Amino acid sequence: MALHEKLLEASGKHPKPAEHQFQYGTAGFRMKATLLDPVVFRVGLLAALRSKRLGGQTIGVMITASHNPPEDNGVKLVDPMGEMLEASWEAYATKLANASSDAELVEIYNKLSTDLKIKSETPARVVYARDTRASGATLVAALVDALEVTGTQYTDYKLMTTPQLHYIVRSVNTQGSEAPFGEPSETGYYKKVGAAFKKAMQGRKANGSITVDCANGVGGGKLRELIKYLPQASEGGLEIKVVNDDVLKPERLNYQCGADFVKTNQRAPPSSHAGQLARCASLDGDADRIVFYFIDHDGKFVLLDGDRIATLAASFIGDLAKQAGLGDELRIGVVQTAYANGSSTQYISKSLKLPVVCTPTGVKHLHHAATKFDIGVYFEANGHGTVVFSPAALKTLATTEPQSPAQKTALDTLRALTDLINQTVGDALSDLLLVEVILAHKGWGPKEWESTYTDLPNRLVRIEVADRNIFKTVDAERRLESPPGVQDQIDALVGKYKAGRSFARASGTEDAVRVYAEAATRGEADDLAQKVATVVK
Ligand code: NG1
Ligand code: ZN
Repeated sequence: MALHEKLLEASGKHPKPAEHQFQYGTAGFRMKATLLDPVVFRVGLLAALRSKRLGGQTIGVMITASHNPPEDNGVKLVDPMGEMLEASWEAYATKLANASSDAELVEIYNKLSTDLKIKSETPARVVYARDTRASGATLVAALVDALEVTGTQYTDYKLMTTPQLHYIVRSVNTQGSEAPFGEPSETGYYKKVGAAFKKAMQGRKANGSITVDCANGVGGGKLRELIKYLPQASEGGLEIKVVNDDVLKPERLNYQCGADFVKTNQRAPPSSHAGQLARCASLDGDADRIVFYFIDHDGKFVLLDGDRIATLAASFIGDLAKQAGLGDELRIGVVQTAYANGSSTQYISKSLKLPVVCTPTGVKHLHHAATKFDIGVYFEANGHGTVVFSPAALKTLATTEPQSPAQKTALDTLRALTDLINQTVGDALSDLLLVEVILAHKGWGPKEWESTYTDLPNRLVRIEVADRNIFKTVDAERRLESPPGVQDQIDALVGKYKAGRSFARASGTEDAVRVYAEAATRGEADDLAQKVATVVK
């Protein structure tokens, strides 16, 4: 049978519901799992094309809906170096997903192959994994149908966190190269991270324990596995208490727990019994986000979100670079979005004296901007982020000869960090250990971490509008250019509040507009948000 006949037949088993329009957004395709079967099949076809286009390099497919409810699922592609799918290909994904018939799908597939000059004899290679959602297994079957029909070589990595799959993709593609990323296996991941953690601690004892809420998602089992590769608590190692790691009751996933719950509700999961000043953290459903928090002396909940992780990491890495004698050589910068608390931005530029860049929402924008620095630290306020080291910075770190014991210690620590940090994408497990390393070096508890600056009170509101597409932004989403006149009204309102800042933008993942406001006091922040919301409605 010719390929187009085989494609027609295979596609016939994964029919697309007529009424649905799909879009590959900031988080790939994400929706009710019941709608996703044809989408995953078609993403499988695109993964094969992408791999062939890149000369047979391995492409990753991750099936997850992250912090969404259990009945949702999603699918996204991972490029060879572990990055998100190249932006121009998102449109191809959308096109394939929306083909209205099997015949149209085959037509689009063939046209893409021709336009992209894909040679049929080039091999295609794909690796894939999924989170713990009940719908994952059947969606994998749809993916495999696409990989089989296109003659793709594939490996099933079964249950993994999203960042673990990113790690695998880069490891597979760099095997045998000058810069191998790691062993392309789950154990390889634990060995790399575990060894780097030990080195980065530089013989320091961990400071007590941390309780990690795993959102009842895939991160729980993986964290338990990772702990086996860390110095044991009985021998002075960090004690990690794993909670909310039930993956057997599907309805518990992300329910009243997890990073999104904590960040959105600004409170600990109801199941938490942490005492005052005890370190706590929450992962999201696929363990690519993490936020920290604690209960203060007065019983008040204190959130240490992505902005806090970014400032902590930037200050630590900046100090190490100076101590290693590389302060002038390595350009360190921080990348945030407009949702970063204004106090964190001030702290980075005024106290840490580091450059700060603001990009539109979506990790791919932050990641891209971070690669412009020698060492780029990027985090979304919601806890998704990482640190990237440029090839030149890695070379400098590898070849610098230390001139004193202090320089050597700093250099060794920096080198360990380059392995501890998952540079492909935000990784909750790796970020957890990064924060623990820094707190141990600084001898800090969560209170000292929090005391570096005071967050401005802020409010995020979600507004349903008739058509969110009319909201067009400029200046990294901080200003509206359309609808006309709305920005002037927002400016007039903001001007009335001390330390006021507010912006409105269409969500990329929900059918809504989000309004963010911050001001000197809680009451003013709430008031400003509510007034701007009225303007937008
Ligand atoms: P949207 O829905 O575009 O605001 C949300 C988050 C982003 C990012 C994406 C992708 C906020 C305000 N927005 O985007 O930070 O994580 O989802 O998952 O948290
Ligand atoms: Zn996630």
